[in-house]
Amino acid sequence: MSRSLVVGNWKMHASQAQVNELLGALKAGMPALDRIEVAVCPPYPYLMQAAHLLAGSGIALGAQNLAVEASGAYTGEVSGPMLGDVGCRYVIVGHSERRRLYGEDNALVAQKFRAAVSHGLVPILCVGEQLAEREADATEAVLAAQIDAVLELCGDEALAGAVIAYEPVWAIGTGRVATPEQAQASHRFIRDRVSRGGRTPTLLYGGSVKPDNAAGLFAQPDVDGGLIGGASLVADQFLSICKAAL
Ligand code: G2H
Repeated sequence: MSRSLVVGNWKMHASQAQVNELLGALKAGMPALDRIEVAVCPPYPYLMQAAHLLAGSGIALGAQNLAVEASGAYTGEVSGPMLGDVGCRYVIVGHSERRRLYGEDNALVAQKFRAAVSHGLVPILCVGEQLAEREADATEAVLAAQIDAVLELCGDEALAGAVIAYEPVWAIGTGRVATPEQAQASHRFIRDRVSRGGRTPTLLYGGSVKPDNAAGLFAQPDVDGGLIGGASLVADQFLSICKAAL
């Protein structure tokens, strides 16, 4: 890949006032976007506000989830065409919080991945193992199952051109970050499993990335950027992380 990618996952945080403040600060402080690509993923109600604020800034917009279906009687759901219509380029699929709290299994995540691609969005597929799985030496088996479900439904090419975020569940929001070596080992495994015909996915690390650990993670050869949660809500921290990806 040519440019590093840093994505802010705001999760269920922010208000209209905070969106104005945060995006204003990001636009003012963002380094030139010729060597990195930056995106933010606000909650659904703020996507249009963010799209207006980000117009012309070069900072891309993403969503945190999407429905499998394109439209219809699905109360409470938001579809891929709707996300594209309000200016989203990216959509996160299969975040561990959705897998754990909302019962999204590998098969459903694969369907969401396919829906995103078919509606012109770039899916950011989240994969990662639980602590018990790491301790049982099952990390690679878990990653393989999560990836293979998408490969089987969507084909090799879809994943080779996508974004995959490796987020070890034990590092999410815990302050316990994977070491650069642990991240690199999992990223290498993912890249080897997915790369086909010379195409290779963009691989992000996610899980307690902060200004003081970002550079070490991004220096790894198979880490192409980060998916940032808590630190993406603090302008100075997110900007520092973006600069660490240059
Ligand atoms: C992992 C990450 C963003 P945090 O969920 O997806 O969040 O950086 O807060 O661990």
